[in-house]
Amino acid sequence: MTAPTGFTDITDELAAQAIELPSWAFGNSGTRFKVFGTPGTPRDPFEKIADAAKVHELTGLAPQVALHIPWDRCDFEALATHAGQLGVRLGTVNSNTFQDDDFKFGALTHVDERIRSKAIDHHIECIDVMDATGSRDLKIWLAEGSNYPGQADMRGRQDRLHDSLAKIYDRLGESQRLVLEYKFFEPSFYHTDVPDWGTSFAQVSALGDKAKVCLDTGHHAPGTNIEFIVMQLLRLGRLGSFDFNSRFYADDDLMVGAADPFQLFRIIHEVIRGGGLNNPDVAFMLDQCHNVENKIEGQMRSVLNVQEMTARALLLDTAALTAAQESGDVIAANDIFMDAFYTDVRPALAEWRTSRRLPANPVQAFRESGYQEQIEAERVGGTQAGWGA
Ligand code: AOS
Ligand code: ZN
Repeated sequence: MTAPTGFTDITDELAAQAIELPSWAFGNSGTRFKVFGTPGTPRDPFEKIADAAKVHELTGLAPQVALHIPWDRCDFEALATHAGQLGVRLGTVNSNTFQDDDFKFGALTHVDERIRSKAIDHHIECIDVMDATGSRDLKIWLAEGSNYPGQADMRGRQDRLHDSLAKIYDRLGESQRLVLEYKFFEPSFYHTDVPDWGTSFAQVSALGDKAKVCLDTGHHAPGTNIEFIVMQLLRLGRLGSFDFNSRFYADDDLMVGAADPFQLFRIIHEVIRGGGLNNPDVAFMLDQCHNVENKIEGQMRSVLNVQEMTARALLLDTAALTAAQESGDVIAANDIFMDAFYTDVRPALAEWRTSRRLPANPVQAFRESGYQEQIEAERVGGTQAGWGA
């Protein structure tokens, strides 16, 4: 087999790639219409970590697992030890202010000081967890906003958001960070308190250098040029992390690269252009749920999609592209860009994996490993993990 030209020059970058998996991807999930249970679904955080470790074992791509509080509440030191024994680490801690009745009209933005304090205390608890697990990042996504014009004082909410975030920020340790995720709608449908990268950027900039923006690829209106946002946040030094996933209509947490591999390629091209690839300041994470497909295979397919588009983007002839751009040769520039996107790197990646003692086809290796049958036989009884556990 002949690898694409330049493939051997990019293998060091490929070997360094690390993508963080979300613990909740291994639990049951669904839509507001139905959550389907699946045989073998983890009953606790320890079993979620075991499944995540299997993804890493077979792909070599996913050494870190993000936690969600309260869903993953447990003995965190024991969980960190368990993770280490299985060859992975605990990563980003995600807060949750979207499942408590007190937060119906907001949490960090709420008009009632008591409720705001409760929400701040939850984030302080998350930082305590980070201290116990050695995690660096606190990820905040807020389900806050309003449904009807006139329902809320948007300006007041923005001011209270700043005050609340500042209190959380003050509790961060020296090497810890806060990443603020934006989403243009849902669960509120008229206004969202952190709807876009500009608002997240304004809020984190007002906090300090340890606050960054988290870009969830599913949280933009159709047609948004997400790679432009990636470029701008990298340029401004505020891109802290990605939540990778795919969407067709609204935010739906499908496998990254499934809906639009070209978009993923374009995003990763800008990451490389901006110095964000394999840069510890820019965390690559998945934020996905697997409602109908096998969850472990869904996670494997996703990290492999990221790897594949990274390889294609790394193969781009940047010198030729720059020359074409600078000479105003529109067609040549676009050809060079598309050539990289259309390069089939799958056979070369399979061969390279084998050279690193990884399976050429990780999903097939998983199917042949017997792991799924084993967890289905062992994980009987108890309550399967999901949105509430
Ligand atoms: C919600 O839409 C966001 O994407 C969150 O990042 C995430 O799904 C949630 O915080 C899970 O913990
Ligand atoms: Zn997200």
